[in-house]
Amino acid sequence: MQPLIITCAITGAETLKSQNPNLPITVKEQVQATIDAYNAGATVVHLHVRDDSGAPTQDSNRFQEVIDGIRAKCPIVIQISTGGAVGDSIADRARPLDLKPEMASLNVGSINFGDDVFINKAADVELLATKMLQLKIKPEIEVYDLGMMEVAKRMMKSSLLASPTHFNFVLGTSHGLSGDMRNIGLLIDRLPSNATFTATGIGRYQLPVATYSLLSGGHVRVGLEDNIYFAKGQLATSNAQLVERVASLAHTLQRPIASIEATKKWINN
Ligand code: KMH
Ligand code: ZN
Repeated sequence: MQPLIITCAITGAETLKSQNPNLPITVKEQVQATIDAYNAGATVVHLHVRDDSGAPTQDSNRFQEVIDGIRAKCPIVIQISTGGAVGDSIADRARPLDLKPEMASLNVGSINFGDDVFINKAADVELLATKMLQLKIKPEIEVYDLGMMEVAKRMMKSSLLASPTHFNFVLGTSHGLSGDMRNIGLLIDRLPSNATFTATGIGRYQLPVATYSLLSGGHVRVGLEDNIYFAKGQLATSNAQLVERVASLAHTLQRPIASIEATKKWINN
């Protein structure tokens, strides 16, 4: 099996500090949370940023501040979000790509998120994918439902996505596939050849999805964006705590953890 790449989604756009006071939202907090996650074993950080009021923003200057702070202290791979927050314009969502991070998320289909609708029109998805190709940014294709995998395969055929592709199975959202192990098996079965995948379990699915992905040769994403709890009724004390648990599980299961060098090599593959 490939060494395990752990991604930490430290903040997100929807999680609130009132839900978990350990959520990093200021530049200083986000930089420190990333360093701590890196020291715990994460080699990729999935990044959303917040403005001074704590609201999600796609402002390039704020992204730059956080990225500069991280890069001054740690070599972690930076994956910016082009999903942003529900309702963001596509121009705003594309904006941080100009900072040329190593990776960016790419959402290829629309889906209900609770009472909201996360809209990803085909033309907008193409625009983001084209920009990533032009800027040589590795996309992480976010898959919440099986149809999105089919869309990605069509995009590969029309050269909007380059092989080897990388997917993130996001399981346990309100209207997408649940974190049932069989869903992970189904998605693995439909992967294009040479593709790699990470799996993300939302909320209570975080630990079982991480475990199953680890055993299946996939990579793992954890973090307060996806889950504010460490266990039922027990808030996570930090992003690093969630990363540490996956690193320790990998150790127990004898799956090596990817070094930062190996992670960077994989991106450039
Ligand atoms: N905040 C969600 C609307 C991503 O980062 O690409 C989108 C999201 C996915 O978090
Ligand atoms: Zn995100």
